[in-house]
Amino acid sequence: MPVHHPCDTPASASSSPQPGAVSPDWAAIAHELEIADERAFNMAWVAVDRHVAAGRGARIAFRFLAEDGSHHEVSYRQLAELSDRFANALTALGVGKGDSVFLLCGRRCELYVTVLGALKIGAVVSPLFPVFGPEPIRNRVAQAGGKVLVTTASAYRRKVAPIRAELPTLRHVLVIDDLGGAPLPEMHDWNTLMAAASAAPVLVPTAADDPALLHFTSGTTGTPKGALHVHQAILMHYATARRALDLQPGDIFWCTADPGWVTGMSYGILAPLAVGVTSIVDEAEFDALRWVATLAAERINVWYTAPTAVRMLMKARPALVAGRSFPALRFIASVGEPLNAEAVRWGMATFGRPIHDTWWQTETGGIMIANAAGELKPGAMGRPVPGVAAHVVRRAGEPKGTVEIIEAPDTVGELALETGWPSMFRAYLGQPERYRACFAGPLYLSGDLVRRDADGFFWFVGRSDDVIKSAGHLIGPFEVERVLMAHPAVAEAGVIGKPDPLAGESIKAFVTLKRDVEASEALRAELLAHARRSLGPAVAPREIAFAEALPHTRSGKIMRRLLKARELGLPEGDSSTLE
Ligand code: 6R9
Repeated sequence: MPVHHPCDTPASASSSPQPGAVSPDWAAIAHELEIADERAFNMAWVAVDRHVAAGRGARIAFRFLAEDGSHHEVSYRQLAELSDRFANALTALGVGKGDSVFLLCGRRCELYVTVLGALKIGAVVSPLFPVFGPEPIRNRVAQAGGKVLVTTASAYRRKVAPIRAELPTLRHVLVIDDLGGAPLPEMHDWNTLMAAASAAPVLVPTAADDPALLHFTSGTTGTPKGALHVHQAILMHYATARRALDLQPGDIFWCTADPGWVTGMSYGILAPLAVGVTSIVDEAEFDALRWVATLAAERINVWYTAPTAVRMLMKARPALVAGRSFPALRFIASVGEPLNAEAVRWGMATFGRPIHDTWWQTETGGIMIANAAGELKPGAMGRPVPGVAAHVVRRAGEPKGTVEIIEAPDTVGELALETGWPSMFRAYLGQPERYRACFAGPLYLSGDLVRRDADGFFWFVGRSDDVIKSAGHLIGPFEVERVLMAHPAVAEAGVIGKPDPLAGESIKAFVTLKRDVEASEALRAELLAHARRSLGPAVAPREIAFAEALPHTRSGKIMRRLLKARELGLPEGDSSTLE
């Protein structure tokens, strides 16, 4: 049985003989994308300018649906020109290659121009969820030494101004809407900068392996991890959009994910542009009727969404289906959480198409496992996409860090992927040890437990750690515990994910109080509000329970699994049932 040790070099490193090299397996895709020289490889150029150069500039890249029912469109040519202008505006501010540009705003045209313009000068783009509170923002910008933040006036005032003094590297704040009142120091008006900037096309300063994107993700312990991706990731975005999402040039595509999530960046911006489709962007928040009306009215061909949204639509079903048909809808796919067989069949009954589950992670940068068109198994995540090899492994005790590949079907183990695909993350920013710990020889260890059936389909079993998935958000329990423990009444906190019919999991915190502090409903409400203020609604706990004491391991770690077992009334010794 093959055994790999973490000291073996990951295949991605050994298969990159020179900086910027694209592995030979992917050269055909690079050729399809008209990339002639991998030393001049920029994902924004591949995504946008390439189409203009080939005479496709008039095609609509994005159609923005505003909350009030109005809409506006931007063509590939306009997007190329606007992103050149923004790239020049950044250069004029002294922002350059390797600098990090953060985004904190809704799905508006300026966001898309910012992403592409920043990529064009080789800056590293890091999107934040608009629902984040000040603490997750502070943590991420500080870790990356963020130099630029593009945001709205209200998000700045509510979430950034209170922590601004703690972010010394943040040189420029660019506000995309009306500044309102007196401008604050070091704030720029996005539109004024754009108007003053040169429109000259930007030369490609990046190579295939230069950093492009920084997506923060959560682990069980410690601070969030900044997963760094490189320009050639777009080869994977493109290939998987074609093969796993069945996206074809000229399609109308709707990826419902916010760009603050890796799905909204990889498949809401880069993949559809690389293929050359028109993407629908809904600026409004989720609304079941609006979504179904949008699918019909915008004649969506391919729809990529998430199980929480599917569950919310399923709940609203009778009102939804009445009098609507979806003749244009060709392919529906989902990602982010388990999609059960019932949801797959509901897609068939409601839209005349099944929902194809896909699996991937922030770290993989693109789809790894999918139910492709015409070969779907309801309830399964699918099979590895072309160019990806996946295994089920068991972490062996000795020597430490080795793994054993499990060949027998239907055996539960950890999902591991052979490294070397172009969108694989290249670092956890500033945390090399944590990065190294993800690999055993040429295998990347995903942290998810799965089984593979005799037909080669992978089935999700659970996480191998305590990380929580709530309404698609990956949440590290420690991030929540730390904020609760910062409250003067709290001695200790333990946070778990609890099954929830809509969100998949909801966040529950157990807290012990400091001596002389009395538990009360008022204190519970205060702690909930404190967490919400600091973390934002998506990350804050929904429930807080007071406890006399929390269970600890002998080394002093809180035993979240035991808290969860007790909460769910499961046998306390059996952790496999906790996933
Ligand atoms: C793209 C994305 C990754 C984690 C992953 C797993 C869970 C994703 C899933 C799924 C069951 C699926 N996950 N897809 N679980 N079935 N089809 O989700 O990235 O936010 O980093 O989350 O999400 O646990 O490890 P990210």
